[in-house]
Amino acid sequence: MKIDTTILQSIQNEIDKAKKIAVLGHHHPDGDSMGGSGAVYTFLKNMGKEVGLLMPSQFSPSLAWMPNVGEIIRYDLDKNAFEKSINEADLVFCVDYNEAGRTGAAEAVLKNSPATKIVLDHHPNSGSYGNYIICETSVSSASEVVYEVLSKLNNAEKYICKTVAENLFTGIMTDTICFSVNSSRPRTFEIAAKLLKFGLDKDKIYGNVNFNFSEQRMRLMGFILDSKMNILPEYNLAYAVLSLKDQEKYNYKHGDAEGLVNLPLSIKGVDASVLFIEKEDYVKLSLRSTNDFDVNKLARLHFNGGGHQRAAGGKLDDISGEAATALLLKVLPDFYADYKGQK
Ligand SMILES: [Mn+2]
Repeated sequence: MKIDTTILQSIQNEIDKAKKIAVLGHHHPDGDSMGGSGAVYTFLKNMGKEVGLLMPSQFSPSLAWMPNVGEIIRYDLDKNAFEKSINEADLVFCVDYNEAGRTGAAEAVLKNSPATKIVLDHHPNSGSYGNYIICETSVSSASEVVYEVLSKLNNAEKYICKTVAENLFTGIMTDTICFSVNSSRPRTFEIAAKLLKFGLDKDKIYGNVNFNFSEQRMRLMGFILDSKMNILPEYNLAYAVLSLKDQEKYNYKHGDAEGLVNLPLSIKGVDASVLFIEKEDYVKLSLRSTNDFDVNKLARLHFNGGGHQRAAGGKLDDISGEAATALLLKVLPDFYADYKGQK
């Protein structure tokens, strides 16, 4: 990926002159936002900067082992410390998003901060948020973007350490679902190879991310696949609703639904999968696809969301899971005809 040298120089200057810096991930950060942010944070600390590592809200328990988790200041847990860090910062790094709204409840704090904002991201429909925006949709992850930027800064070889590498490797590994998607460019593997040279334990990271769930979550998964999954062969799509009742029965915790939406894609003929998760006053959607089924478009057009072509999210307020699925069934025929080029 090409990075404009003028922007790179500006980022170097901003870092050099900044006294305090904050690094902020997105709402319910995933491995990529946590890893990319943790890498920027550690790199800047290695430079001797005063840095805060901030997250708006809870992350999946499968990420609780990550290297800088103990240093995170969470908006939902400690608003004062979070606001202090953002308000005092001269510079804020936004990792894995390009719209301030992606920081959820922390949006206003971010927007009100007078700091210079540097956005490092890989999501489409890049907004104009941020003073310096490096957003490249062709790469695997924000962590890959972070690597490309950090490795070109002055004395990078001194500041990229094993912890930076672990963070970035986790981000790339999780966003590519262990190098199964968004990872066809040789460069992604070249970066992974460079990171491995720092002596990180790849198998341990894989195990930490994938073998760290509860028994209840596995039983919930079995229940969803057996009793709740619907397949619509005529639309090459599968969907399921995780109702509040189901969540109560299986003692649902944040992060338990992670990866669930991907499972139906392993069925022959299923190109897209939608998981509806009922919340108290809204329904959250996760959408995944293979081939050219554009779930980013589906989420943007009909479900107040977006993301990537093959991985997106959405949200419907004040609605039941049942009503949300009815909406999907209503918009599918036209959307599918468009996908198949029949329109
Ligand atoms: Mn990402």
